[in-house]
Amino acid sequence: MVKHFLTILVLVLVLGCIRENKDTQPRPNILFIMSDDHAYQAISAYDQKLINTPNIDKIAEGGAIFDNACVTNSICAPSRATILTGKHSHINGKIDNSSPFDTAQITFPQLFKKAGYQTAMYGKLHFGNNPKGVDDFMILPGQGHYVNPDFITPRGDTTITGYVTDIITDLTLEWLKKKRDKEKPFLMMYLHKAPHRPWWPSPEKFREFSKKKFPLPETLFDDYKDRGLAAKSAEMNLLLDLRYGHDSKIRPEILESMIPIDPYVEPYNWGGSDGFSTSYVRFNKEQKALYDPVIDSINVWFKDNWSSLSMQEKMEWKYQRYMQDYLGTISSVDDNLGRVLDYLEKSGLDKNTIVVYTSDQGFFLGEHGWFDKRFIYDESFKTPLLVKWPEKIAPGIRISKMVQNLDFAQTFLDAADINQPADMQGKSLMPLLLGQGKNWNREAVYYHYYEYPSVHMVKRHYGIVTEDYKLAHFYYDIDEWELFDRLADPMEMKNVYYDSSYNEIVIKLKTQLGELREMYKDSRELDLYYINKNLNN
Ligand code: SGN
Ligand code: CA
Repeated sequence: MVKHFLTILVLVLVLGCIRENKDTQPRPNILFIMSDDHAYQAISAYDQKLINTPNIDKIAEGGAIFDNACVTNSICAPSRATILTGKHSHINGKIDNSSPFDTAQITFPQLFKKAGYQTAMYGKLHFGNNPKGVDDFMILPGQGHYVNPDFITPRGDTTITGYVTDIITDLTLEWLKKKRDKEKPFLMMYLHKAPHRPWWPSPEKFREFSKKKFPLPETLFDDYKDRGLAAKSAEMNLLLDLRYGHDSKIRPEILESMIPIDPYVEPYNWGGSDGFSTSYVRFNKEQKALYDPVIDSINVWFKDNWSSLSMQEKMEWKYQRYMQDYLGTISSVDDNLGRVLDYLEKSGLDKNTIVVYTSDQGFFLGEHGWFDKRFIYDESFKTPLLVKWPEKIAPGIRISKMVQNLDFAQTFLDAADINQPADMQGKSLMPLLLGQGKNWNREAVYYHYYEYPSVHMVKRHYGIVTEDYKLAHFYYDIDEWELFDRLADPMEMKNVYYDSSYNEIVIKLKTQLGELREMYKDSRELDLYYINKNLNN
């Protein structure tokens, strides 16, 4: 009996030691930073021609940068649903911004919480539901506001005075400093509204950036000649679809005094007076005093010069105004991120914290004459992805494999040594990050966009993207295919689907696309199901 007892005691002690060994390696913290609509062209670690983002770049310098990260469905809420569930839109059901999300589904923060992590979410979720699996949250309702934003919290709704990017950062820092349970690892989701439309920079950045001029993209005056109907009929052209008030910050009284503003442009992007006022009405007296001088100088110039501009000059003016505001909001994101990175370093938390910077999708910055996203074309399909973990990831690595936001959930679960549910559809990126990616292969990724008919009128399409080609099928009210030769035509100006020299490639890609649809459990039946669901709503 005593002998037995001793044997069991020894066993318990040995097992205890083994377990302790594992536990002596503390699980990593995860700081997931996501901006809304942040194009990789507007991060200097990717591209230096538009803006300097020294703090975002620090993540790449201290860790890894992905050159071919992309999304599964380039639009806000669906991207967030894919990130949270690790599943494609047709499986998680959040196919567009307005479709409901079944909250019975497992999201990765729930798994972290269950595994003993302290979890929190601050900023823009844009999901239609409050987050599950977080110990604390403060989220913007819907799209949220740039100035004096409202927040939904577990303790009720509140409004905070100030600029949204600064406020979300203050909340995050306060949590890290005062609310963090030092006994537990944490998962913090720090989610910016910027640089989403209508692109209101802070007053300081507005002043600074409104004086800048930016290089024009090569394809700003694209006429979509060699592409199909979807590109031709999309409503996201800077000249035709940006609104004077809402986007370019022209005051309603100036617009009204100038009617008709432009017989060609005006019917489309007049947008009423409200677009400007819905934002401006939120500013308090002090804030108006800071914004007004800049708004006034833009308005005076517009009133004096607009009618004498050629169409080309109008396009260029709209592009510059767009870039000034869009990039101004990003500069605040970068400054604020600097504050968070500084705190992590000063507190020593940085060493075992995985810092991830990404966006919910890419964005057109005047390429093809466009703003917004949605298309399978590179600027909207690709997304920034930078990851730092000083104890594990070698500094300064560039990863060229094709990865997707579909992979995020499993990557984080893998890093934290938490089981990955078998029905998640991505693949952990940890081997790539740890330099053990020799056998990590992916020949092609699958994409499916649904939100049509809707704002910007980008037609429904699904497709396959390999390193060399991109094949997309536009459907619903058309039946058109597009093929791009990514190496010969990186700007995606020419659809070569009907060029007979690509016949064999088309056949091969269609087979691969069919296999991908089968593998991810998408189908013609599901396409029709979602079309009918949309028609019935
Ligand atoms: C709003 C914007 C659109 C944008 C969608 C979706 N218009 O409708 O330009 O495409 O959000 O954006 S605005 O008049 O409200 O500025 S998403 O990031 O939420 O998907
Ligand atoms: Ca977005």
